[in-house]
Amino acid sequence: MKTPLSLLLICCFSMATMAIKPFPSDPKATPEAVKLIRNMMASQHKGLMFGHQDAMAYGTKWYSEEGRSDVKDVCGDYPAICGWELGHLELGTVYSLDSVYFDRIISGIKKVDAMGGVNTISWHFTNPLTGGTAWDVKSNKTVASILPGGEKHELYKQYLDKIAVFMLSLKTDKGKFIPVIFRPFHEHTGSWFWWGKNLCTIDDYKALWRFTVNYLRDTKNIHHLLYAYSTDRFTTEAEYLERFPGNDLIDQVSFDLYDRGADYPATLANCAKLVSKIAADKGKIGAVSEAGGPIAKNTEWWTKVLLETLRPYHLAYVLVWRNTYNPKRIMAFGPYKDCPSEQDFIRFYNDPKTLFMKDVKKIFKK
Ligand code: BMA
Repeated sequence: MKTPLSLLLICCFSMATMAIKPFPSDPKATPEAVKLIRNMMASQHKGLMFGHQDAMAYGTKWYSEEGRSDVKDVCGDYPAICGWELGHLELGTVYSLDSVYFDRIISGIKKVDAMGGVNTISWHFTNPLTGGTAWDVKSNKTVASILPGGEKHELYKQYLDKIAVFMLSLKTDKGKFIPVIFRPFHEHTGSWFWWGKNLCTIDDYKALWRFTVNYLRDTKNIHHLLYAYSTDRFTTEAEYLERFPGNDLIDQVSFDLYDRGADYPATLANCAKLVSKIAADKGKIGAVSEAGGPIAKNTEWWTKVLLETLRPYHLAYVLVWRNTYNPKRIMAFGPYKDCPSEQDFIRFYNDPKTLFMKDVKKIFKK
């Protein structure tokens, strides 16, 4: 019996769409992590989520006020994705290097998740070899020293044990693990962190990722994390992928890029174009994992620079960095009440391309 061509085509098409249904790199990912990657990959074709680092923890003029966010003060809605920082957790302290209590981070993550938003976690962690900060680049032996067989390997495992305890405490009221995007070893195409380009070999950087993910997944049995690979600025696809540790480890391809001059729109456009292509080719989430601009001076930065540059691309989110809590000296990458670019941020918010908490609540599948 002959099968009509159209039927064959429909079969092939549905098999193909089934085959590419996104699944996290972790074969044992929890249903919630699976749902998160699917929601984010679908939403990147509907709009661009707006994110803010430490959005719910503090703002320019307030610290730890329940339910408050500088972004919400301006536009009436929360960011769709909130960033949190775990630096100093590895030391066993009760608050982070940005002075946020880890208990508060846990309750904030729960709150964002319950509201329908997304959480992402960065980790500017102590140099295990020197005891200095994440920015201590005196030694080019740190990464090698924490790999299996290295003199600081056991210490690194102790750091990861603390990360594991934290991750395993992220549960909903119903006892389900809350999925989060974990983004360690970022901006490695620069050399300002001890895991940066000039401080370790390509193989050691990749081995660091592999050891870390395997340890958290297999030894610690953690399956609710999506892992993000995040470069700084780059020019070509080959450069972007030079230290990419593997499709079996990574769920998100992203980059960090701050506006530090006139080349910004062109550089941002090139990085966004390449990362959205790599994300599509690999079946991963694509994102601008950190951004920030001169929002006090360029009062149309939100719409004219950030939004118009990113509009053509299919990326899940852009997250702007933190609004430091310091009422006397404003240092903010996000908007805040009465800031010079407040009106422009409201236009950015009202544009159909941008997605905030209320939007993802509607478009994410439950
Ligand atoms: C950097 C700065 C630092 C901060 C670090 C980790 O970009 O904002 O002040 O400690 O991120 O959040």
